[in-house]
Amino acid sequence: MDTSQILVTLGGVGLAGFVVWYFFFGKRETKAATVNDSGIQEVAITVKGGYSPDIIEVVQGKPVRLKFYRDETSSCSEELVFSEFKLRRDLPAFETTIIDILPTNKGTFEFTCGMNMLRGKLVVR
Ligand SMILES: [Cu+2]
Repeated sequence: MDTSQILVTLGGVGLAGFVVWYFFFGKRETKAATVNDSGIQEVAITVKGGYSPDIIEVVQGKPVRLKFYRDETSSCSEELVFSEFKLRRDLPAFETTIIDILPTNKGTFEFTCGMNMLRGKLVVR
């Protein structure tokens, strides 16, 4: 291998490492839901190349309202899948989609885009 081949190889390895790092450790943001006047645990989530916040903490047994604002037209995020709650919903671009759920079980439940690429978690305590 000459120098340029080594550089390309290192670049490729570096890029792969970054992608792995990004998916597993990148910009995790945890947010606890706030309880509104009606006793509903609310969280606003921005959808733009991911979910922000992407870890949402709620308490068990009280209604939860997730307000997904999709701030992009990228087709990746147009669908939201929340298998624990048997939900599959379209998120129209530049609109807020309200998803009401009742967390009856404690645990960590993943929500994803329709292609299982973007990921977020609902942590029920
Ligand atoms: Cu996707």
